[in-house]
Amino acid sequence: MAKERRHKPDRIDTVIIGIGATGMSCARFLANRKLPFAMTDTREVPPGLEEARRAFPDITIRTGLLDMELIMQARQCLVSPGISIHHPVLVKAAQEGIEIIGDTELFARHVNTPVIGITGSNGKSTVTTLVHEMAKASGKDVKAGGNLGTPALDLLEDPEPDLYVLELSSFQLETTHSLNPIAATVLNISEDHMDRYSDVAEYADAKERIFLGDGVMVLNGDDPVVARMAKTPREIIRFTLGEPQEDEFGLIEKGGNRWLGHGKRALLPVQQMKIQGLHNVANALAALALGHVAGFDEEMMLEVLRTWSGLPHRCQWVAEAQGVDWYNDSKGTNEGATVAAIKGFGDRPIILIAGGDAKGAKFNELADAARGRVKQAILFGQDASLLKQVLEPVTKVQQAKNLEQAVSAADRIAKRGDRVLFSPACASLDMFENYQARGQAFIDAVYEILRDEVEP
Ligand code: UMA
Ligand code: ADP
Repeated sequence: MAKERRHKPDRIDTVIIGIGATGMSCARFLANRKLPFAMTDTREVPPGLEEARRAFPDITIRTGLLDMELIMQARQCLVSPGISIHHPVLVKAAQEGIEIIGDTELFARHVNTPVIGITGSNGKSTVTTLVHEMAKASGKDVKAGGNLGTPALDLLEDPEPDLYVLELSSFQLETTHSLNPIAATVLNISEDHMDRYSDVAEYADAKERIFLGDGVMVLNGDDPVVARMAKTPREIIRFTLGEPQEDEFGLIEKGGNRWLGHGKRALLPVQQMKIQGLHNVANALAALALGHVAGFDEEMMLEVLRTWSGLPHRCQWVAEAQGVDWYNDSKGTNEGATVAAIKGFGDRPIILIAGGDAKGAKFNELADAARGRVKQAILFGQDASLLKQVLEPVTKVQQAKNLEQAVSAADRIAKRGDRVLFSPACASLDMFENYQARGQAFIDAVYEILRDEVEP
């Protein structure tokens, strides 16, 4: 039970927990409003430390621990998504009546313009960017960010744009209480971040918080966990890879082709979409549903689907040499993403390169997806042995010391007609700064090994 707490107004007011991208956005927001704050981070040298010291020379900064003494002086803690609210110091702070919120909550308290909210285990960045592109093509003044990269508070501007599109992670949603998006979606739920949650149900509960408020719920009708999130009497629009009911978005057969459809109306042949794979069809349908609620121009949305080639590091084609295609899916940071990438690749045999930090995953579904599709798996990184146990019963497996060795091994094994898919099913942080650095390392290794055969 949280205590009633009287805060002395001349004290710190806010302690920012975490001095990364989010922490720095919070600091800028508070400093611009002349509100007193301090900062703390468990890391000795967090990435924003130097800039924080330079930009805010008068504030207290403590690193190497979450400073309890500092926090106990505060009215509220602004917690970065990388730190769990179950950290003992934050639990104690909450018990002492200190308000624990995140940057998205602060954003929600200050925003006066419609927001579209997007979460899910996979496809968030793709759908957020699609909706952003569709909004721009429809003539809207729109800003997109959140988990996508630019922290929400850095998007706030005066005068405000017509619309914000926010990608939100479960970590960001945990500390959010008053967001009220005009339309929001949970794209799908599959196991992820089991090092932060006790089970998938707790993780799904955090994701469901995107439906706070009274906006339109855009639900994946094919995902049983998401389908159960429907709340009455809220307006609900479903998307499905099956045939759509009235006012649903789904797939329609017409003239021997599959079309994206809205109710009975066929909108666009799937083959005209530039981004490939069944998971991207689902992403396109979700984006169309969100854009429909926001009143975007339908023809403009379809034009975006015809022309937008997708984000890097997501099933990104890298090179072709000797009839072998190489793909970088470094953003495949959990099992669901890698399963989608494997299944989305059709019938050509796959050589899978995977591994990294499994984040507590058990990989129950990976073996099923790999069976008959993955002709060999090459595993590296912290949790290579765990993946080996799972994949050994269904395919040939070998381990590599690092990504470069894995690429060399794939090059030796690959035969004309194969696809080499780098989709790690794991986070990158055991060996790389982030998924982008890991993806670039893969691309560099591929070009290095194929340097006489392909033009970069
Ligand atoms: N950390 C500590 N101690 C601290 C604070 C953080 O060890 O006191 C660690 C965290 O465990 C984490 C790292 O530092 O490994 C970064 O954490 P952070 O909260 O400082 O992160 P930011 O730099 O603010 O970036 C965050 C999101 N990162 C996370 O949620 C881990 C970014 O999403 C997001 O783009 C950014 O805010 C702006 O909103 C990245 C991400 O990996 C892409 N997200 C996860 C995902 O997509 O799976 C959720
Ligand atoms: P997120 O932002 O949720 O991580 P991204 O759009 O960045 O999602 O895609 C990450 C990876 O997840 C992609 O490389 C792809 O393999 C996979 N993916 C994308 N969309 C979906 C989807 N709807 N269902 C399952 N996997 C997906």
